[in-house]
This record gives sequence, C-alpha cells and structure tokens, in this order.
Amino acid sequence: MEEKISRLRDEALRAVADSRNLAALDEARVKYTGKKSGLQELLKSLGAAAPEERPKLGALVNEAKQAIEQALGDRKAVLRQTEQDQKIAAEKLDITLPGKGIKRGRLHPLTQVMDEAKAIFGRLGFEIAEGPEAETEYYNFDGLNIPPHHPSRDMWATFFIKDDVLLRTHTSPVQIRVMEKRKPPLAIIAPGRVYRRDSDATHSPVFQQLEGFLVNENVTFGDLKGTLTEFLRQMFGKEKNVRFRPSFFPFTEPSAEVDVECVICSGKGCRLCKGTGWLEILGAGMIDPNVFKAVGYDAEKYSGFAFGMGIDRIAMLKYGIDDIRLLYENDLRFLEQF
Ligand code: 2NL
Repeated sequence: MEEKISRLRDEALRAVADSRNLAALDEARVKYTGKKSGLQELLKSLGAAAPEERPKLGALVNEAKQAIEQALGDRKAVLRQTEQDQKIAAEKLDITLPGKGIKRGRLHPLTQVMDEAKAIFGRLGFEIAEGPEAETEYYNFDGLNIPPHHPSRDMWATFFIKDDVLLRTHTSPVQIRVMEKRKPPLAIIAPGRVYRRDSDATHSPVFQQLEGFLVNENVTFGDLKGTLTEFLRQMFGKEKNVRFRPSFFPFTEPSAEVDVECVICSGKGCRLCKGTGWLEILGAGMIDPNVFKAVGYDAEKYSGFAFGMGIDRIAMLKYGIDDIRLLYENDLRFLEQF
C-alpha cells in the first residue's frame, strides 16, 4: 500500500513537471486529484486496511495529495508566466523602428501653372468662367467672327462629334456665353481643356488654354498692354521685357502677338528662342465689333480687349520641357520632378 502511494505520488509529480502548457496541466490535475483519480481510490480503500495501519496510511495519502496540489499550484504559476511572456513576445511592436512614411502627392505641372495664372489674373480683378467642352459651331466659330470657309473649320483642324457638335478648339465659346448673359463691365478668364487635330512634339490633340477678356466703356489698347505686361512679368520674372507685334485673328482688331524675353538667354539669342531672344507667349487684341454685334453689345458704347494662351507652352518654357507629350503620359518618373 505504501509503495502504491509512493508510486502514484511520483507518477503525478512527474506528470505535473512534464506538462507543457496550462491545458496539459489541467488534464494532469483531473487525472491525479479528481474524483476518479488513483488517489481517491486509495482513500476509499483505506477502510479495507488494518485499523492500526489506517492513520499512518491516511497521513501518507494526505501528504501525497498535498504534495501533488502544491506541485500543481507551482507549475500553474510557472506556466501562466510562460504563456504570458510568449503572448507579449508574439505581440511585441518595436516602436523605435523607422515609420513607412506617407507618400506625398503633388500637383501636375500643368495644374501648377494654371493655378498660378488664375491667381495672377485673380489679383488683377478677373473672375473665372467655365463652359462645355462639346460645343456648337456657332459658339466655337460664327459668334467669334470666324467665317464658314475659314481653314480652322476644316475637318483636319477640328474634331467633329456629329453635325454641328464639335470639341471646342479654344475656350472663347465660354466668353461668348458669358457676354450673351451679362452686361459690361466684365473682366473674365476662361481656363480649360481644348482640342485640335494635331499631334507632334509641340502639339497635343488635347491641351490647356487660358483665355480672357475685359469689356467696359473706354477700354484701350493701352489697357491691354498694361494688363498683359503685368501678367507676363508676374509669370516669368519682373525684370523681363515684353514686346507686342502686329498680328491677325478673326475675332480681334487690331491684333497682336506678345513675346517675352527668352527664359534661357534673357535676350542674347539661343536654341530655345531660335536666336531671336524672344519667346512667343500670347495672342491678343481689341475685340472685333462683329463679336460685340453677335452678343448684342453696342460697339459704339463699349470696347474691350481679349487674349489667349496655351498653358502647356508656358509650362514647357518655365520648366524646360521639350516634348508636350510628357505632360499627358503621366509617367511618375517625370511628374515626380515637379
Ligand atoms: C492665341 C490667341 C486669342 C482671343 C484669343 C477672344 C475671345 C473673344 C473675343 C475676342 Cl470671346 N477674342 N480671344 C483673342 C485674341 C487671341 O488667342 O494665340 N491663343 C493660344
């Protein structure tokens, strides 16, 4: 009997010591101290032992039980700690590691130049107007004094969607729509996408334009020169010279082409300005009386100037970009430089 107790005790203590986790330990607890355990059986069988032996055997069983319960408690504390340590180790975050960083976005160079141009004209008192990119022939051509047989109406210059619906070739239609609706005094800029059937290093079938006009009583060519000179100096540098050359547009009379001193050689002559020292930036002029007639303005009472420029060309000159297609390919290696 004594040997049996001792064997059971050793077996239980070994099982406790060998338990690798709390679940296994609990199994050992049930097996060696539970209702159906060997220890319990021994207690029950004490009745069959000789009376003089009982106290000693009872004490031995109790001692074994206590030793096993002590071992179970100790082992449980150790395993709890181990499981806790493992959990903490598994969940550990090294907050001193460098962060991944959020990639900063940036504005497209065309958007940057367009925003700058809008801001300059905004400070000069111009409001922004917008309109549809699909237009009628009237707003894109007739209203602007462009006659039916003008070459710009040719299928090779204009994208026609269907009879009398085309993709606007300039943002002037927006300005005709504003003049139809509102009376002078008006100072408006019309920024936006325009479309032409043209594609090479300096022409894209879609590009960005900024046009503008100012109408009031007594507006002169001097107002045109002052306004556009101020715009160009804010855009290209306040030390830059500006010059006006006579030109022709169906919708303005007189008309001018406006040049700014070359951004590379400052007038000395280089490859960019083809040795002239000047870069052509703008077209402009005094609004033709036929345009006023089309929108119902009294050409005797009002006068005004208008201008137009390609934002792509300005972006190319400002940033030294030699192929317009780079502005529309959305190659991040290109765009990340701005
Ligand atoms: C250029 C030339 C120009 C205009 C645009 C305009 C608009 C109305 C009336 C009169 Cl509604 N004129 N716009 C005038 C002169 C030149 O653009 O070279 N653009 C890229």
